[in-house]
Amino acid sequence: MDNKAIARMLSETADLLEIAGEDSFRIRSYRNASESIDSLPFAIAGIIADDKKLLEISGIGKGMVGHLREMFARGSLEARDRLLKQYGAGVLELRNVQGLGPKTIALIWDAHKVADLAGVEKLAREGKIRTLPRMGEKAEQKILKGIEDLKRISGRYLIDVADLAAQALVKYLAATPGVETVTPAGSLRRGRETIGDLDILITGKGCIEGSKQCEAIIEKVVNYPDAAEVLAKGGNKVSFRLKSGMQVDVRLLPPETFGAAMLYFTGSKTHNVALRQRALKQGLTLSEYGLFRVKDEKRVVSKTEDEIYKKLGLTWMPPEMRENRGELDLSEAGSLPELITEKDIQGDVHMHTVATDGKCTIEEMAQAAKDKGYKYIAITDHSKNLAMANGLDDKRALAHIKKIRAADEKFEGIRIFAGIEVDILADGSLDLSDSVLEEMDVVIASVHSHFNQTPEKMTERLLAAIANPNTSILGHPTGRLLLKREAYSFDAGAVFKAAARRKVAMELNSWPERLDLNDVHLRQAVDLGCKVVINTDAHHTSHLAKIKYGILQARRAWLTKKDVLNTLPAAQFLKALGRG
Ligand code: DGT
Ligand code: CA
Ligand code: CA
Ligand code: ZN
Repeated sequence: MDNKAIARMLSETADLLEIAGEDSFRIRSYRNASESIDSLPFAIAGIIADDKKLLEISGIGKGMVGHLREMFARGSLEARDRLLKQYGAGVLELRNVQGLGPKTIALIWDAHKVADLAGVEKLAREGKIRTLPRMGEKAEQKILKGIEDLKRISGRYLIDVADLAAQALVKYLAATPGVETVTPAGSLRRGRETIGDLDILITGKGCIEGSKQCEAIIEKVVNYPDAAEVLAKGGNKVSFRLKSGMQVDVRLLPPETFGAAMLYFTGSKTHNVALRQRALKQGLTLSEYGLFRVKDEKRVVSKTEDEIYKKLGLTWMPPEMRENRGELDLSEAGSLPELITEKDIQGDVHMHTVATDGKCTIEEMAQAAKDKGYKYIAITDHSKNLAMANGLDDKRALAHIKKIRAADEKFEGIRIFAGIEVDILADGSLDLSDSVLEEMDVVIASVHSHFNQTPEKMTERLLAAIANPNTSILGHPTGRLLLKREAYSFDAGAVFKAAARRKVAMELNSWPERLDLNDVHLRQAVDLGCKVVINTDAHHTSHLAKIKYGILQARRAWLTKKDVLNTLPAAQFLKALGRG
């Protein structure tokens, strides 16, 4: 933990204590410690074992030394954990609303037992905050405005939401006179797991600034039926907000400089900076208009990304790699990996049916997968611990296997494996009998409960699940829900190493809210010898298409076909899982 992280956690704890109405002396001690650590000129990690040095820091007493060590040992504090459990994690976000201090949060909590952004917004809209003591209509309006502002600045969107919004706009603009191509750039093109705003680039003969056609194209953008408000408008660009709140930046570019603009607006910023530095060393400057010679400002190339990379002595890099994580060196050496593509995937082995919380039958899922060109699927419904999903017990699981085998008999051209997504219970044991799991072709073991265990306990729990000889895949291994729930903490390195040894594959769950493992963990897992399986976790036939979001994350982690087991034909896939 760095100083910033510690300061943040201490100040969170102070706020939580204040919401809970604890004594002001105690609250003050957390705040003081937070402020002085935040402005410390050296890393506290370096002196964490040294009582004397710690006590020399102003605002740090004996009790706080204990708290600091607790944070280093387990990444959190007892008081913080307890209060977060009471109010829910959403309370931390709620603190960031302007006009909503700890006292008001406490007031709302006492009256309504609500302490999250969506809940408070609902109460305010229903006029249930103005009636609280010391509040009123004005205070309620102020809270609503604060919530709206916060959503605007912190507003990021799941990748499928952004992708679908971009596709709709691209379709609307495609047939416009003077337009040749409409392409999303920015974080969406790079396949980042969440998207801040859409960057849409338009090129074609009509995109010459000042021309009638250019004006007409901009007018068409402004009249997009799903647009809520125009934020800025210029000769060759326009920014607007969609009804969903998402911002869209549209730029019109002449074909001669389209490549330079694509490169610039795809980013990432750090990749662009690295490219510019490289250009300068060659006496060149790179901008969104092209690559120019420094000495006479003459344009060298600008039409395609490919040309620009070549002139810089590099080969074209897939947008998913453009994060300045070493891709320039690989490109220069001509050793860019051949990234996995959706076409490489031969089967999807995580999906649910009407037997539990899915919406379609085994046969419907199989037909959809076959239509998609897959050679195999696995039906992996939930186990009984997930009661709200009507999870299967041993008896129902065995009956389900029979149904899956019968469906497999009926289908030509696609194999239907019998599988299960079995819960990893709090102690690391699996939710169904070994004798039942042995009958399955694919056993995905997943955590769906008790997320708040200590990192040590969670690590042990995952290691125990991996050690079960029936486990073939660790499902959505970190349990995060993007924009909603943090990953649980555990020793990822230890888990990946054990999984590699026991030939348990790591899942990359393509569900846009999960995308778990993420790019960084995927790379780490593969480097430690793990294999990956890319699944959709489909609950409906339409969800099979979400595999594209998993593929993007895999590409961001530089994965190739050989890293991913479900690129193998059916028989080899089973063999790689230690089955068949
Ligand atoms: P987002 O929207 O937060 O998900 O992330 P991006 O990457 O789409 O960022 P955005 O929309 O602010 O800008 C789009 C691209 O434009 C970005 O990836 C790189 C480029 N860009 C924007 N501002 C700058 C800048 O100040 N310097 C450089 N080199 N590039 C920039
Ligand atoms: Ca963007
Ligand atoms: Ca932007
Ligand atoms: Zn699951």
